[in-house]
Amino acid sequence: MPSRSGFVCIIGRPNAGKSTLLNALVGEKLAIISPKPQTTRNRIVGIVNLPKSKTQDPTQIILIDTPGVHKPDSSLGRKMLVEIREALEGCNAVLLLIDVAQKPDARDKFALRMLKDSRAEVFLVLNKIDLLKGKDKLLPLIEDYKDLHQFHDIIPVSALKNDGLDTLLERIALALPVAPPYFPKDQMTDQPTRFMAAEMIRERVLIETAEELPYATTVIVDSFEEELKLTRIAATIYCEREGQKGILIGKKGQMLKKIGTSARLQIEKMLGTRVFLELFVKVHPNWRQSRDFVEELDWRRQLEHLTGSGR
Ligand SMILES: Nc1nc2c(ncn2[C@@H]2O[C@H](COP(=O)(O)OP(=O)(O)OP(=O)(O)O)[C@@H](O)[C@H]2O)c(=O)[nH]1
Ligand SMILES: [Mg+2]
Repeated sequence: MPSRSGFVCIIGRPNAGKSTLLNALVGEKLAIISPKPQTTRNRIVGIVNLPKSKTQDPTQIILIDTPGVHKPDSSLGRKMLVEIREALEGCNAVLLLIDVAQKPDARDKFALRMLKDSRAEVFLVLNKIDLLKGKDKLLPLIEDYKDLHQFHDIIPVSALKNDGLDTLLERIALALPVAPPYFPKDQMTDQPTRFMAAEMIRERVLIETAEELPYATTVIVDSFEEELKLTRIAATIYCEREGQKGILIGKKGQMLKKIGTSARLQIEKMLGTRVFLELFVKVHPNWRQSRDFVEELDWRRQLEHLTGSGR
């Protein structure tokens, strides 16, 4: 039986809803989400398998969520841009995701310039249509975007309300080449659970803190021991200044406790075991500007060290 398969990259400005879309299409929480821009810092794979139907062959869509396109001003920002470039390499289709409440700007143009050597079909996906009063508002926006690129297709959706997503999947499937699936049917991502746990802790930090702190924090899982019914995790939240450490810990440790409890509940849900979570807070001055530290945060790199295949 012929089947289709291919890689589909989701790109767009920070906060457009890329990670919300990835999670909604896969039907699982693979990427963390927050109302703050620049939540996603690395590429995240999510795999969707569509069964054979009247109009389509069985299809495996390998989605890649990416960090928001922005002008970087730190090593972290530059690494995020590299993640987008790597995600775009060799992909079959690209979804340029936009928030319909926003007008096109330099970041969209930059995103489209990144695609100039790519042979991928580019879809314009108009997200957050649930916020629109009247679909007639879409037409002028579509005209503005049409001036920037010749899109393969234009599809309005609401990632949050699950609206238009079946149509989107069908159209993507038709744009993919005839190929066998790349991943086993039961695999949803390539991210190790250890890294997803670190992200879940970071998500709680993003949600519980304000101003500069969400951007100045990162999380590394120091140990991850799986027993039959219990997973023991120790993780460190890094920030850049003593004052930030004080906020993260909070009065009598209240803030850290709040972050730990809500992260633990999420991790338990993901792993299906009880979790014993120990959190530490450390200051690493200016870590966002440190190329070495930013590289260390890359889970693919961490995995090399863990399996002993690294340098
Ligand atoms: N109303 C509405 N809100 C949405 C929709 N999709 C996403 N959001 C919200 O938009 C905000 C940003 O969503 P994310 O999925 O984190 O956006 P992102 O593009 O991944 O952002 P970065 O990772 O920072 O680049 C969150 O508050 C989401 O709940 C939608 O269809 N409708
Ligand atoms: Mg994101």
